[in-house]
Amino acid sequence: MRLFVGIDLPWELRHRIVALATTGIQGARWVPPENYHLTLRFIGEVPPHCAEEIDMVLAVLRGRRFALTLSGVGTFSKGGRSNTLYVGVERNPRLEHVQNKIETALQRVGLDPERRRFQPHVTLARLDNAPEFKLGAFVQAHNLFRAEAFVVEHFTLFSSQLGKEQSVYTAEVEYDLAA
Ligand code: 3AM
Repeated sequence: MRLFVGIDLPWELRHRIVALATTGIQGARWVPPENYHLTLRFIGEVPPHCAEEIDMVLAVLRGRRFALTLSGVGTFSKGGRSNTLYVGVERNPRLEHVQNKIETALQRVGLDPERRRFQPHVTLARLDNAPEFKLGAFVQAHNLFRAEAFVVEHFTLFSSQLGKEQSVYTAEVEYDLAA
């Protein structure tokens, strides 16, 4: 099973986000709204017994509900090439706290520590050689995007099946956050 931990987004918010995905940027593969999510921790391929242990530690994790606001857009790049277009997240210590607890819990069951800094985002499109000037114009045009805050009531263990065009994500287990 290929797994990751993330935050599911309410449908009203998905509608707000998909409205951004309209302009023609060559080389952009737009993520369909059913796949929008905020990744808290990518896990990767694990055997079933390991998935069970992961579920057990996540189920006992204590966290509190918190409000989250999506805001701004940007790109990630690798080797000088933009590879991801995303919607950003307003700075949020409560989100970081929950993410940190998940990271600690997963290390406890033997997963290697995540070395990359947590940069909360919702991926809008994956980019293959998209023209940088188009991306720059997109970011400029949408940088003031700011969605209504929503309350994160649970986090989710997703499985991911890699597809040719898009992956299929399935919410396997939801873990409630306390009110
Ligand atoms: O939340 P986003 O869409 O940015 O790119 C994958 C996706 O990120 C990422 O995990 C999320 C859910 O699939 N991902 C895929 N392979 C990865 C890897 N080897 C990875 N993240 C880190 N390392």
